[in-house]
Amino acid sequence: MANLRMQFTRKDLSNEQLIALYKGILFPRMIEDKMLVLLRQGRISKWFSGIGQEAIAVGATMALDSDEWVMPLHRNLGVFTSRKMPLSKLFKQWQGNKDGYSKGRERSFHFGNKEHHICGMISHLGPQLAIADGVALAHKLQKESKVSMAFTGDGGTSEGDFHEALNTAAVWDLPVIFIIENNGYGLSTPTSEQYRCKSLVDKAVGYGIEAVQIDGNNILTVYDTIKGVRDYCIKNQKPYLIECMTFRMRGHEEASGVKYVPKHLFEEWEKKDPVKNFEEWLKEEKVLTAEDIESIRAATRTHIEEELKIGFESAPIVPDTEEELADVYASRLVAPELLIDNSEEDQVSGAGIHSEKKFINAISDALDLSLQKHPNLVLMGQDIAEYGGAFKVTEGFVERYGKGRIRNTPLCESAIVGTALGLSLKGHKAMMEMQFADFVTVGFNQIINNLAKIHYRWGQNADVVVRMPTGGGVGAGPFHSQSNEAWFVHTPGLKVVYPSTPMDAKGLLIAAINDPNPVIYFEHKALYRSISGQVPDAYYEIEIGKAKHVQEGEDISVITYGSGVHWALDYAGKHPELSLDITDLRTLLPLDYEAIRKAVARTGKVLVLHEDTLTGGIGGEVAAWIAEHCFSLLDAPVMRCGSLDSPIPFNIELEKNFMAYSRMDEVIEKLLQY
Ligand SMILES: Cc1ncc(C[n+]2csc(CCOP(=O)(O)OP(=O)(O)O)c2C)c(N)n1
Repeated sequence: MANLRMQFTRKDLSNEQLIALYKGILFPRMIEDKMLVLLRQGRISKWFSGIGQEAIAVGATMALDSDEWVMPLHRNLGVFTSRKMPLSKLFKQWQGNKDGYSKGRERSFHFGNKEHHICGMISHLGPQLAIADGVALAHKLQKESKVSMAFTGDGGTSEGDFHEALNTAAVWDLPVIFIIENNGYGLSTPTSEQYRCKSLVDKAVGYGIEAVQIDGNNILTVYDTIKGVRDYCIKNQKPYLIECMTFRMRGHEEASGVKYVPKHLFEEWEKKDPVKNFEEWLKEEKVLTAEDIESIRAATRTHIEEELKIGFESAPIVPDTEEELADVYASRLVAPELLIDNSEEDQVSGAGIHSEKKFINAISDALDLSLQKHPNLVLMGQDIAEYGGAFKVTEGFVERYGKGRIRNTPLCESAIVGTALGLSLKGHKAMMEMQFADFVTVGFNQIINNLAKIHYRWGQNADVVVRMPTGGGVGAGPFHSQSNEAWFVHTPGLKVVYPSTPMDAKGLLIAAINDPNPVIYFEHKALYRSISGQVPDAYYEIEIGKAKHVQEGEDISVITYGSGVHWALDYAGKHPELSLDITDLRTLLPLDYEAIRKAVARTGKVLVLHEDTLTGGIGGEVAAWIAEHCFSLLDAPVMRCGSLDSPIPFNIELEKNFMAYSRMDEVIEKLLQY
């Protein structure tokens, strides 16, 4: 019907530009048509279709500079093709081949590529939005006239990540373009069951940002809007929300069907097909003739066939376990001159001038020196600037390093971890302070699924340290006292460090910041001001992954970390009749197995001690490893002493009873019986 035909306005676009846009939108459509054929033939296994929505991905991507980062979703083939990724390699990616973009480790569009400035989604809808915040923050700090651009579906706008990313971008005045592709459905859920505002742009009012709703099927509208919005974001240093109205012409994915969508919607939207309408208009405007179009289509078809031929040529994957494990982490060569080996008796000698420092001051010192060492290091956290942080670790930093690098954050842990990753894409280092380790639960997804997996998935490192004030003993109750290190030790891709002395706290934090991988750095709150020690004034590292032999003994080897080290020392002091050998793990991921083996060999009786609750704690892992690898060295079963398998209580007597320390007598007694 003619009255449903969309109106195109060319403004000052040349014929060449119009033709480029036409080729841009035609390509993903023709690829998809071909994919549907291959799917029917059983030559590919799965397909998420973007048919009907191509104007958004293509128009938006073509409106940006090619070095501006885009965070696309599962229907955005047009982003990838507009960035000129070769179809042959894309196809290998979709087929899970070794020579795709993720060595066969990721499916469909869940990958990124630095060269093309694309950071693909993880399956979870929403986390990619805050990564765009981080890239935009990097642009802002580097004073670059650039934007980042992130996509979400209408369904994704209900995720907390949507709110957090938009709010952070608004509060921090970040030049980010947020695009909602409102295609009417989130799988089978219609928008009427997704949100109550009239339209999704209404949400922008709540964030204090500008927004516009546009026809997402009109490529010229999309292209022109994004161009204008890009200028606005750069000039005003602000984010912008664009709601593109469109429709999903096929099922959520090909296997899921479209039974839940009323038929009339397909009929209506078919008339608004973004490719056909644009093609018709180009003919009417005499930009292209029917013959031109046929020859462009023919050339595209040939190109697709040629590329697919290469794509199908991939050799089958032969798993290489070594490579699989090696790619979990970005490699790093530690400068040996930076390392202090404090496992020696004379641990504080040979490292220049020393000062007596509290545990907390050693942490501040490490941050301070790292800020000087790395001009690209950004610190983020709640109340860390003028207020100096909940524990005053960053007191005075904002005066020294400015608001740009020492950043108070809104209450949005997920967005800040995502922002840290975005900074990393642009070559920054980021440190985020969790106000309490307990609150990491609301940033969990970003750590576990984005930070930890990104290097293995597509080779991008996450140069991020998350500081975690942890632990009990301070009467702070179930949500300000937890030991949650085991959650992270179970996540390949993270490194987990947990110092127990001021010297280690400083050296390990410097090492964590220098490490290009995501490091979860636990700092026990009860040690902050109760433990002091000699700390070198110099900038130095303690090697991540190296345990420390704290005390030689003959009766029992205590393998522990964090507060456990002080418990063990305290226990030894109170029981001179007992000779305890003490090993401080210092790093929980990766574990120092050689040090564990040596500890076992020294006494043959092992107690693994930690403040974390017993079941599923690190003790289980260490005990299992010893049983498997050191059986012949043992004179008794490995014993564990952990805290009660309950939440950590508030009342100080209850808390004492909860703590592993209250059961040390019992366990040691048992161990000595053997
Ligand atoms: C956190 C999370 N919950 C659920 C899903 C399962 N899921 C995948 S796509 C999808 C619908 C998404 O809808 P929308 O955001 O509107 O994007 P569209 O698929 O329509 O492009 C759902 C529920 C998921 N991937 N992630």
